[in-house]
Amino acid sequence: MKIRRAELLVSCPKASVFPEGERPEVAFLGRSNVGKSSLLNALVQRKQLAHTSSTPGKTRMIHFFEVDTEKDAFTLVDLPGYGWARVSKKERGSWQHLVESYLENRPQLCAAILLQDVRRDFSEDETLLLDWLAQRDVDALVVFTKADKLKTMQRKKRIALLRKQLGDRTTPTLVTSSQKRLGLEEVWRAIRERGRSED
Ligand SMILES: Nc1nc2c(ncn2[C@@H]2O[C@H](COP(=O)(O)OP(=O)(O)OP(=O)(O)O)[C@@H](O)[C@H]2O)c(=O)[nH]1
Ligand SMILES: [Mg+2]
Repeated sequence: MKIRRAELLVSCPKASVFPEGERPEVAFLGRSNVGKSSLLNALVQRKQLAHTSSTPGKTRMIHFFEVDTEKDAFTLVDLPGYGWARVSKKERGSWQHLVESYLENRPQLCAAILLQDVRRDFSEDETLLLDWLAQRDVDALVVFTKADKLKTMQRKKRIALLRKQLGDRTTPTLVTSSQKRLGLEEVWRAIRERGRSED
């Protein structure tokens, strides 16, 4: 995918300042440290457009990135990660409030990409989130991250197990490594399929 332009539009700590605009949006969701910001950077071929960190929970705001490809224009949205250790109930509540107020009131939203570390089992955090999205008719996709951390056979086994854990959910899954740049074209294809304006 050729990227013509990728820019941070705005970072929002609360719903009242979400940007207006009509570009189709795709949101990146998932546990803290799963690799949301890294995947976003890999997709737009910029090293640190979205800030990545080995300290979980760095992304506490919603970051909106405008991305123009050769054929389309999207807004990619980096949502704060959940599940970091040592946070208060109040902080957890404020994450939930911010993320839900985005996901519930965003007509531009065409898809939510839920990231899952290929080495970890799904927890209730992910399955409840997938069900919550399905109830609200948000088109969801699961992207497994950090595939480079496993050898081929092990990776295949993990993917089969994770798909089993999804039960009868029909959510499509893709496998990626931002570090080794694996699976990125497939993610772009999924974004384009969902974000294309009717033409
Ligand atoms: N080996 C490997 N490491 C990765 C990959 N993607 C991300 N990482 C590493 O995982 C750590 C977390 O990545 P981030 O992209 O900051 O994760 P995040 O989901 O944005 O985290 P929060 O902003 O805290 O929610 C960093 O140290 C990354 O370098 C990958 O594909 N392979
Ligand atoms: Mg991040």
